[in-house]
Amino acid sequence: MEPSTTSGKPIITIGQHIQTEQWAHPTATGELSWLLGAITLATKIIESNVRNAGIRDVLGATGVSNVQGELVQKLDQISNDTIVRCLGYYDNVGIMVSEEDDEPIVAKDVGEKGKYIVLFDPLDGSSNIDVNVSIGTIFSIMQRRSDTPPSDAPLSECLQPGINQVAAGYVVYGSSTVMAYTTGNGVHMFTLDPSFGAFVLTRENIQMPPEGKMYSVNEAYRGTFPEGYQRYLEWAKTKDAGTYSLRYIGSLVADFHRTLLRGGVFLYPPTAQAPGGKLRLLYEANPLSWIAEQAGGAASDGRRRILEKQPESLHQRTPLILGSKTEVERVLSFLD
Ligand code: AHM
Ligand code: MG
Repeated sequence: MEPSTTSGKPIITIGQHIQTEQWAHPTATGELSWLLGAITLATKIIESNVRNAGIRDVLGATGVSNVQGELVQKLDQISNDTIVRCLGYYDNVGIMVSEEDDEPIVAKDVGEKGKYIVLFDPLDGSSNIDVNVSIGTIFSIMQRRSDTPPSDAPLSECLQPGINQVAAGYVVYGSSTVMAYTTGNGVHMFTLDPSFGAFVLTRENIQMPPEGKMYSVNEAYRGTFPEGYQRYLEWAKTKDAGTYSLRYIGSLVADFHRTLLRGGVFLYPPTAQAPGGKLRLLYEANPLSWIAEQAGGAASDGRRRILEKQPESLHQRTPLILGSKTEVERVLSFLD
């Protein structure tokens, strides 16, 4: 079978793209490229498990709950182990923070080489795993502030605001498998060609449409949102607003992917059940917010820019308004 690449255009893999980005920075050591390579490998293994989940009997729950009190699915666990095993090989990974692990995983015997902190949601959209709906992986990379061995690192090293990220990205396991990443030099997107197992560049320097007539929210909770959000949702259905559509997959990574490409706004406001919001700041909101900003979009918690929030705990949650700049600003204009 012929590989499904776009005829005429140069064919560039994600590895080559990252390498080229690195050459543009003469002071870069190449360590970050290696690290992104390890994440790419992990996501290919996860994608294979996701694609074959029914056959390999890895659907369903493990029977244990994670630190968030949520039931861990078998694929959550497999994805987490895969990322940890792929990153564990690299001396420069000092600390890993996962949605699935209560405490950070601290690398032993790497000394001062372990200068990176990798934070991730191994498999986002758990409620969609068993029903063949798009799910994904989200990651964020920061640098440690001190050069002590990671085992002596204070927890505060993991609690850095999103503006300190040095790389961030996500993968959607959807009708095709797509990875997007940024190192602060635009957002670039790659599609996995399963016939030869490589992520191939499909879009470079993505710009999010500044406006978009789509809002994405779990409107079932609307009655418990703060009033400003309710006013916005009422307005979005009026003639004045034009014709908005509601799209909500229930996998942040997939809802964000659509918003990035088509424009619009994703909302997860405070609710009665989750007064501080549901989504996690360090490994969900921060990486996607940076990608949104790099693509010309915006991200706020309703009061301030997500990337400037000082985290207080590893698994901290946040309200999230994320998407096209004008649409995010419009939502904010309804909040008190
Ligand atoms: P997860 O990381 O355990 O999958 O939870 C996060 C998910 C997001 O992907 C999604 O946006 C949200 O939870 C959906 O929540 P709800 O079912 O309350 O709408
Ligand atoms: Mg998640």
